[in-house]
Amino acid sequence: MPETPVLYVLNGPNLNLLGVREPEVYGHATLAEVQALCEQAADGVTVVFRQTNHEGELIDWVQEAREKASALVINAAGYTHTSVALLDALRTLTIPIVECHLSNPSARERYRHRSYISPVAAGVVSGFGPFSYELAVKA
Ligand code: CA2
Repeated sequence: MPETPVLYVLNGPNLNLLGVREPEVYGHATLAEVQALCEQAADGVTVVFRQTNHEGELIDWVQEAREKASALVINAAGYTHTSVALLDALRTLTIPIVECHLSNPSARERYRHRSYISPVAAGVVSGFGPFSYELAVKA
């Protein structure tokens, strides 16, 4: 029997604070609620949903996804704009990568305009709050 596909949804630093701080920027939904939305949208596909505040751990999970996932959705949060190491890890994947953001970084501060992830992403979904995740999972 063919194995069920697995979708990794990885979240970077401070996203554990969703719904708790800065609701005017990131909305009222908690990360647990975003996870539930992803699981619904995945429609039978197994979702591995994780968050970390540590760059190395995020990279370990990207490497794990290389072995175990059929696709990857990633909101690398602040590391989106800073991490060559994360880009290097993502470059080793052959599965589709979807970059996802709650806000639209291009409409925010200049330092958020550069993404190290976009060049290796199949697509980017940003600006739609938790719905960005739903669209990314569907994609
Ligand atoms: O819009 C997004 O999803 C971001 O990836 C969020 C990052 C930001 O650095 C990116 O430019 C865009 C920040 C995540 C911080 O999350 C918080 C959530 C609640 C309260 C404070 C921070």
